[in-house]
Amino acid sequence: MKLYFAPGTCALAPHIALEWASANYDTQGVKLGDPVYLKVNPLGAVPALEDGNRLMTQADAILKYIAEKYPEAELAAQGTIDSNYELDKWLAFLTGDLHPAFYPYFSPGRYTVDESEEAYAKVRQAGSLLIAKFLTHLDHHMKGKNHIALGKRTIADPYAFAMLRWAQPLDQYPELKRFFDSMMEDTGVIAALKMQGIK
Ligand SMILES: N[C@@H](CCC(=O)N[C@@H](CS)C(=O)NCC(=O)O)C(=O)O
Repeated sequence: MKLYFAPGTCALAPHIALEWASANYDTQGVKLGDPVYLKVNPLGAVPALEDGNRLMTQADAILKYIAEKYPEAELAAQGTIDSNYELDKWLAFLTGDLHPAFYPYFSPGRYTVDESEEAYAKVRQAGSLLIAKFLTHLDHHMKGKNHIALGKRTIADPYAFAMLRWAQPLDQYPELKRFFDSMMEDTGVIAALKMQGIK
């Protein structure tokens, strides 16, 4: 398998999951915006995962693929309707709410045709409000919990971790800071961060 990533992006999530699954994989660093990468993902986004002839995109789907391919790592739900729903709900929150909330902050130019710094600052401000809304929600959810879903390690943990890295220092979110700090001590997380050349 080969994971296409750019350092510190949401591709960190499948990278950690591959480590947790003790998978045999290579990595390929990608420069975002490189036209050559459009052959891998026409949308230009990371992550992408190649497994033989299969070329996969979309972090959520890739995480689920890794969890299914390596059941012994126990990163998926437990197969009941309740546990499937619980994990899917948090994956949907991460991929559909929290992750996109960062887009205006990181790429304000995509959200306004006004190219002035003033306009960009306003877009960033709006993005920050959205980020705060979703981090507050997740912080409340994490009270008394060590994992995002199902009271155990799942593919939702590294996905949340990758985004919480963007929201440092998390001082306003004590439960998220606790979760983030515990993930920082995980050997799979440490290995993936090292391979991506980030802290
Ligand atoms: N829906 C996609 C979004 C992936 C995404 O936005 N990745 C970002 C990095 S965190 C990216 O590659 N951005 C570059 C771009 O959109 O051009 C997924 O879940 O995989």
